[in-house]
Amino acid sequence: MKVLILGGDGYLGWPTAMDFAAAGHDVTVIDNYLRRIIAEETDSEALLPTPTLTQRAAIFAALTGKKITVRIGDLADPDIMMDVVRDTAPDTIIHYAEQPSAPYSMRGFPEARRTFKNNLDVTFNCIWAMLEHAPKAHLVKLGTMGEYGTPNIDIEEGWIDIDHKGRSGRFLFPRAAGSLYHTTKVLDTDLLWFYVRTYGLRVTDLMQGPVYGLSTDQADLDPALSPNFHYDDIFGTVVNRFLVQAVADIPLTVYGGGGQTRGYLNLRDTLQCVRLAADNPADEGELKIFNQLTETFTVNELADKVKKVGDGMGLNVQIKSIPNPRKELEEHYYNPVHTGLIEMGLEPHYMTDDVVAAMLERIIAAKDRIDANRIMPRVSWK
Ligand code: USQ
Repeated sequence: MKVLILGGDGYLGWPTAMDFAAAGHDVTVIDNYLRRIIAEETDSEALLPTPTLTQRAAIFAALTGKKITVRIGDLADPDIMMDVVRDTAPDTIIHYAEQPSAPYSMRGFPEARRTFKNNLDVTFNCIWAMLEHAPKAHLVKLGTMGEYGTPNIDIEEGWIDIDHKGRSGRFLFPRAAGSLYHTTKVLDTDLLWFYVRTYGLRVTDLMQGPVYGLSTDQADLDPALSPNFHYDDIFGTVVNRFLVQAVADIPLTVYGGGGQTRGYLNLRDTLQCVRLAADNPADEGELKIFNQLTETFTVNELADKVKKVGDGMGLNVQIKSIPNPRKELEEHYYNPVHTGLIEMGLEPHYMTDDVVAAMLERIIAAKDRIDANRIMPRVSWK
């Protein structure tokens, strides 16, 4: 397959690029380093040094003999999007090119506007580049479980059948996101659905939960190939944050009551899911939606797990509830259906004690790089 990865520098984009290239696909990545720029502006740099995309592609090629073509450019600019889609004539486009931080999107007007404009413009430009230059290509778009929020009913995989006053119909499952970032993904889904049903595009929207981990088959070849690993309050996801806090002797920052439940998955399973989606493309005029998670935990369960494993390794892990900077339910029903990807062949890597221990060991080796000033939340929803 000719695969074009939008947002190829990110936590998920770079490991995905290596995974597809290692499997023999012809991979082009494009990124404008927006996440690196925002990380620098907000003093939220990643734990491990991450060479530029061009440098990482060269290291990867030297180690594996596989080529990843790199372009640097802002996909919110329609000309850049049109050029890269026309030049690469992709079979599959994988779209990660969004500002992914909920706290950043809630920081104030400039940050909200930047998130809104970037995320919607990139998706819109991608749709039009496909219409003009690659109408048969399959788009694999990263959505988020956060599009649904935490409704008091089971969350179906994207679609729900509704009986109403004696008639029935199939609709997108109701969405009620908890941040402006998550709302941009709701809007993306609506845009995609419009262009799929009107112009026959082929799209798979992956509703992904928070991802953890830093190990993949290719990332483990060389430390310079690691995904960017954030533990700060802006880009760090909760599991990665707790692991770093455990190593840095900082009490694990449970926001509020800690009953918030989400569907988590290992970085290795993100790669599997995206590969499965690419290998089983949507038909013309079809919007496939999968809920991309492997197991659900409350924040308190995650903290207990990290404490148990960390204490067993000689760390002295404390847990401390702090006032919740977000507006979210701290006790709620949560039961998302997530059978679609399993039926396609996903073999989950669950969050076992061994998996947690291996991540802690990697972080212990980088302990000197942890900056304790990046831990406490600096953005409030209120
Ligand atoms: N949380 C804490 N303590 C922390 C950090 C987070 O209790 O130190 C809580 C949050 O309040 C929330 C839960 O943990 O209830 C998950 O937070 P998160 O920061 O790990 O995840 P979130 O902000 O929702 O966003 C992340 C990614 C985003 C992706 C999303 C999937 O940054 O790109 O879309 O996970 S989901 O959460 O399912 O929407």
